[in-house]
Amino acid sequence: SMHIADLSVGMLGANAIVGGAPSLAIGAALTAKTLGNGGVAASFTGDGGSNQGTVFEAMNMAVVLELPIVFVIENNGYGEATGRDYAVGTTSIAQRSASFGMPATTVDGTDFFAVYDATREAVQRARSGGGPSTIEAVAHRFHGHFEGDAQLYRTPEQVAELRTTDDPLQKFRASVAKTIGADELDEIDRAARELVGTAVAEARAAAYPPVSSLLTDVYVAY
Ligand SMILES: Cc1ncc(C[n+]2csc(CCOP(=O)(O)OP(=O)(O)O)c2C)c(N)n1
Repeated sequence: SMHIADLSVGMLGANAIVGGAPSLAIGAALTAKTLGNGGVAASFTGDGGSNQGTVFEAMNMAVVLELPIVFVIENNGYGEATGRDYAVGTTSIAQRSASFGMPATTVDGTDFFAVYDATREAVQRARSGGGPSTIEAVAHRFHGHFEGDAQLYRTPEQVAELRTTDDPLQKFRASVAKTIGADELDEIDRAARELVGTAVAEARAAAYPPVSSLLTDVYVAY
C-alpha cells in the first residue's frame, strides 16, 4: 500500500477532536522532512480549536523541528455557539502563533487572491526549509455550527447582511470582473453546479461499499 507521503496530495481524515489536526499534521510534515520529498503539510483549525492545548504543542514542535507545515486557522467568529471575543484570549490568533517563533499572517479568508498569495508564500517557505507558518483566515459563517443550529447567538438579519458583504464567490466575481466576462463566470457556475449534481446523483445510485472494505486504510502494516 502507498504511504501517505508518497502521494502528491494526501488527506488525513477529519476527526472529532477539536484542534486535533495540527498534532496529526506535524507527523505528516516530519515524514515529508525525513524523506526529503518536498511535501508540505497543512492543518485546518477553527478559532475555538485554536485554544486547544495540543495546538500549542504542535506549533512549538513544528518550530523546534523546522517542519514543513502551514497551520491554517479559520477564524469565523464562533466556536460552536461561543463568541470568539469571549473564548479566545487574544485579539490576534496570528500574533499568538507568531509568539511560538514562526511567521504568521492574518488574511481576509473570503478573498481568494489574499488566501492564495499567503498560502503560496507559506508553502514556498516550508518547501525551501524555512519551517512552519500560520495563516489566520478571517471569514464568517453563513450557516450554524451544525444543521439545525438555532443560532440564538445572532439574528437572521445579521446572517442576511453577511451574505451580501462576505460571500467569497461574489467577491471573486467582483475582483476578476475586468478580465473575465460575466457570461464566462456564469458558465463556470453552471458547469460547477452540473458537476456537483452529477456527482450527487452518481453517489446516490452507487452500490454500498462491501463489508470487506471496512478496514481498508484503517490499520497500517509496518
Ligand atoms: C477536544 C475537544 N473538545 C471539545 C469538543 C466539543 N466541540 C465540538 S465543536 C467545538 C467548537 C469548535 O469551535 P471552532 O474550532 O471555532 O469551529 P466552528 O465552531 O467554527 O466549527 C467544540 C468545543 C471536541 N469535539 N473536542
